[in-house]
Amino acid sequence: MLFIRLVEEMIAEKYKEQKMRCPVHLSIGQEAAAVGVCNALSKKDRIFSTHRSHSHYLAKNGDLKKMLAEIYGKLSGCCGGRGGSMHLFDKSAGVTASVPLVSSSIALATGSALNSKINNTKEVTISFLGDGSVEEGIFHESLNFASINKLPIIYVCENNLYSVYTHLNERQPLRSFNKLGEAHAVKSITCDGNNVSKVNEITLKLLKECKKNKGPFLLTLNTYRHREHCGPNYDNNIGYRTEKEFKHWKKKDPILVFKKELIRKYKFNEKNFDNLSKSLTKKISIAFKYAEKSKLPNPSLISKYVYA
Ligand SMILES: Cc1ncc(C[n+]2csc(CCOP(=O)(O)OP(=O)(O)O)c2C)c(N)n1
Ligand SMILES: [Mg+2]
Repeated sequence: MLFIRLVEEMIAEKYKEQKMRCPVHLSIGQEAAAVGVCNALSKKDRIFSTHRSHSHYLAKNGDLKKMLAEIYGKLSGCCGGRGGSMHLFDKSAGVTASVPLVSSSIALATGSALNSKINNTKEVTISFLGDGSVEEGIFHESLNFASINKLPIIYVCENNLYSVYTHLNERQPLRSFNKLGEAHAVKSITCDGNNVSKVNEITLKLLKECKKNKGPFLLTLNTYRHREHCGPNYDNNIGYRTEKEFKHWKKKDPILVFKKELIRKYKFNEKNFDNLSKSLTKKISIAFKYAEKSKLPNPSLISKYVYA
């Protein structure tokens, strides 16, 4: 979680240099969801992500250098510099795709789970989605399909309360996420998404069930993004959320919560934390240098991968 936090804080810091020219949706504040889930997975399990994809990609051990080079639009990026922050993939790590069209990766993930079912492999697919995703038809069609075919998939809804600037209460005042899942006979669980240990524990249980042909599941993780919807800044001044709400969630910062747990249960202290931050920052700085120094794609490649 700290690794992801430091990577994204460095993206936020360097964004003003205007060398990264794609939009960035930071997961700062939501790291426990990505890490709690991905830490339970094996290399062969596949994940699918959204526009807010950095945390998922890194939690599943996607290559940091390729991710940063992609955000800088470089040829050495995971999509050759064509996709940017919202199109991350690292097939060897099981990061199959991230897609910025809200909800569209849910169907791709469902197809991936169907593949496991047909070929009787034991891999499980994770479909990360935001709370805004449940408002697209594709969410319901996918859950219905997964339910009737008993697919080995966990739909992980990161409920950060907002779709851009609109609070959940204005969008879904009448139904809980669990009820939405249960309407498709998908077993649905809600968990504190800022407690990485709890997220991990519950994911491990659901994975076991999926492997016993008892999937699919909808796992809703309650969490909060600290920064603006898109970009490196804070936007509490524009009025769609209150300072009080923000402070409430800052106290529940997943890294703080886990640090306290480590100090309470193990021989961990602030010094260990600082040392860890320092060594991770070193590694991250090297990856940034690599991305910045990498070559831009040659314009002659513009029509490669374009089919018409
Ligand atoms: C089909 C589609 N409609 C609208 C958008 C614009 N858009 C990008 S992110 C977003 C909000 C998504 O909210 P949520 O799913 O809760 O994810 P979060 O940003 O909170 O992580 C919207 C409406 C889009 N990318 N795709
Ligand atoms: Mg949201």
